[in-house]
Amino acid sequence: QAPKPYGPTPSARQKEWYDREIIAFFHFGINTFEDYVNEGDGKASTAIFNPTSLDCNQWAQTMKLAGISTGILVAKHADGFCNWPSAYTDYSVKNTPWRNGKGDLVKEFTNAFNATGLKSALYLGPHDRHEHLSPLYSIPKYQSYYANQLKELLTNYGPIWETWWDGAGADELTTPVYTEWEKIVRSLQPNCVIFGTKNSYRFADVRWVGNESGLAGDPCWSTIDSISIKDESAHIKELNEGQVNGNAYIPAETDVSIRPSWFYHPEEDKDVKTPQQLWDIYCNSVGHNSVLLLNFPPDRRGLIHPIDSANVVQLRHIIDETFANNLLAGASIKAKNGRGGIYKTSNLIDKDPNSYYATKDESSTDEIIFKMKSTNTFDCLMIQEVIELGHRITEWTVEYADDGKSWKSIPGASNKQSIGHKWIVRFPSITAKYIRLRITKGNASAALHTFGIFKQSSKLKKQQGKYIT
Ligand code: OTN
Repeated sequence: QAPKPYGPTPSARQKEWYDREIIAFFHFGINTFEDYVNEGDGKASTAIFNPTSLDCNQWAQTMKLAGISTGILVAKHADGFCNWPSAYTDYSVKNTPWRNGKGDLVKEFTNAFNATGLKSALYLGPHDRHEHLSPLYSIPKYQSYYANQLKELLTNYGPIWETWWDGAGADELTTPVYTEWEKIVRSLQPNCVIFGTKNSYRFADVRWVGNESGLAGDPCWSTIDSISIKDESAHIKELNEGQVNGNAYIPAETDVSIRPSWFYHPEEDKDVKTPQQLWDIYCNSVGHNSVLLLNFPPDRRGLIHPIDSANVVQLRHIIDETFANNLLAGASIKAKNGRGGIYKTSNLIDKDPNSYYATKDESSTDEIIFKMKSTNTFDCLMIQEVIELGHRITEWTVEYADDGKSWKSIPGASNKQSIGHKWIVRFPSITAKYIRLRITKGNASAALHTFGIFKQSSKLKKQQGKYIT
């Protein structure tokens, strides 16, 4: 008999979102054509917007090579400039020299992503400095202005997989306003994931992680009291770590830019995050039960800069090479509290996303020993829970031994708390024949998809035995 779910569990939308692992963000707009502007005041002339060789196929092909399935385009940032020819404002691509005013970046983006087999998503910033309605965001005029634009974007461009309600500058937007906008999202795009913040907290499928540095917490629970999202500034720690018995399932999305800024600035070409830095970010976001939203700012030509492309493709090679070879494959496995039947221990290492290991209903703890065929050297572990069944394990430790008796702790892998979709721990190299996973506390019987130990990719640079970034 299958284990019963425990506590809040993910919706189908949230499950699809988790499986993306990495999402690309594209900040491109009128700011791109100003010198060092990341939040325009809404006064820049539309005449400056003129990418010389914009090609969304180049963006899509880069993401395909990087194994990133979904892209979120900023359709309108806080400056209010619209990257599509909205019928509701003149402040858009239609009044620019680009494509003689006939261009539609949202169309080019969604066409290119769909044609490449990738998912499209859109950011329509609630904060709009061009419309100059602040501090009157809640008046019907702005409410319907935004609603009309949301309808344009969610009607005319095919399936849209995520929408982003940035909290920056949005404090005056009230929950009743978002209530109307949410109805539009749900009726036009039922599968669209909502990134919700502050007063859109009730509608959030996913939450902000509390920083823009690529760091999800340790622990990082998918559950949180939704009020922590509303009162953001007082609850940065809760956003970062979640809350173990939180009343709602609203996992953290980790947004960070591959460059210091969100928009492109040529002076930052020397500061693009390296493959090693991106690997750290991956391990601290995807490997901390979060999804990574990695920003690429296309340049004034309208292309992703070659350094950014090269580094993210390298990241993909590092991820794939690291996790290709679970050193526990072929190990003999003994568990104390196995449930039996189809929930066998070999499911932990079989790479099948549908099979899993589970303990008996009455056992929220366990001890699982892996005896490898030979001694192996490893410096990374990865573990995955069955998220559809809720957060079950709340404390776990991994140890190693040469003889199966004298257990030593793996640095950084003792008294861990959350697992969820994926948890990764890295440590200095260890050589051993036996591994022991101890589940020491839980809310319910354990249910695990995967457990593995790995050697990090040889593409990572080492200095004095340590990986450098
Ligand atoms: O100045 N800011 O607005 C700011 C600086 C650093 C980090 C975050 C912010 S705003 C923050 O942005 C998040 C996305 O990264 C979410 O939208 C939050 O709701 C918002 O407050």
